[in-house]
Amino acid sequence: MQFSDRLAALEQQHRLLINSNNEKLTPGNGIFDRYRYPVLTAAHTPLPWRYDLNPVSNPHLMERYGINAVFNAGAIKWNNRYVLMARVESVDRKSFFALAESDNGIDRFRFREYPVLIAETENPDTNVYDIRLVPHEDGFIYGLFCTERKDPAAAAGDQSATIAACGIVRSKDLQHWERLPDLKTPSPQQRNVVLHPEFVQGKYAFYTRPQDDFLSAGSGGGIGLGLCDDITNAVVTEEKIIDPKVYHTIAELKNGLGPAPIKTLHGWLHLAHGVRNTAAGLRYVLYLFMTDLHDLTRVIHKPAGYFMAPEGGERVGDVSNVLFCNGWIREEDGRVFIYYASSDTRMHVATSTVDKLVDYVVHTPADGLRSAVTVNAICRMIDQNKKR
Ligand code: M1P
Repeated sequence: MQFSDRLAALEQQHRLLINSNNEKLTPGNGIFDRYRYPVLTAAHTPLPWRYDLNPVSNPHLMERYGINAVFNAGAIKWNNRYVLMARVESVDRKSFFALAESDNGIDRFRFREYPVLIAETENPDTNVYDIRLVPHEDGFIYGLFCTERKDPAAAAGDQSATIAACGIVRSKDLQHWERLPDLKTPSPQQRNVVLHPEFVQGKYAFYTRPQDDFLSAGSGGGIGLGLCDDITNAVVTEEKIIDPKVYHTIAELKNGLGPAPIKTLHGWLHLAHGVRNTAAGLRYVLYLFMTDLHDLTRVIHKPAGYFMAPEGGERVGDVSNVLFCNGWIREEDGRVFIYYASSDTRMHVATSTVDKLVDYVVHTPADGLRSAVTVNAICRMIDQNKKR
């Protein structure tokens, strides 16, 4: 194919994709609605990111910088638009951030012309990913993300030992980002750190996920909470575990907070991921819980099991059997847009409302931790239904 024909075909394919409509899948489970198509994939990234479009230097119109996946996006409503700050992973395994926007939040997401520029610290990041966007009451929008670097203590020949930490940036316009020093905590490693949107006792509050090494949470498992005075030199000296991992639950291996919690009349609504092991590898599912409005360390409601788990095509990808969410948007009218990634490959949306999510969290039975308790709960519901 001629260069110009090939370019026209690529452009048409891309145009069709980014202009296509999404479709709500009904009737759903009454708690949330899924949509037929992902909202962002590698194919949504602009052609100029991937192709040298000059026929002289690239006569075959080859991809020069392939994009492997687009997933784990932070989310924010900004200037009336739904904005995702996606984790874009190129074929060299490096992740970076890029903003994509849509008018309705369910389809037609378009990436901005350039990826986001994040300054490095004096200890350059090898890889950055999974940003949580939080408009804080101090007036800044914060982005907390994972930064990983090779473990300086790695044994000779070990090319995979990594240290994960929490990087921090802030902005007032989503375009220009100021890099602050990485968060320091008592834990050797951190991932899934999230900033609480309000001051707590006049301090910044961080949800943490202390972990012993890069993959395993080890003794540090659970979602923690720690306070710090100064976010421009963020140091958390004490982490209190507020949602521990628990034997024979969906989060028996590890868990981690997703986006920043939503404030409701009943409490702070949290979305998190839980991980358990299976013969086929790790399984990541999403769950909800609620903490007290005045005591963030007190979990007041926690439904049994998962809220969302991978389904159909969501089950397959670079890291299969994974749902992960680090972005949701709450509308003034109570609608909630949940942006979740499947299998470390693509982004999806699910929609619900604050009322429905609160109803789910408050009225779904907690995990009884034994089969007999589950059976009794189901039998009670059958009995009630017979009286209708
Ligand atoms: O591969 C699944 C997820 O694994 C990590 O999450 P966690 O630290 O909870 O295990 C992260 O690397 C995340 O990006 C990834 O989606």
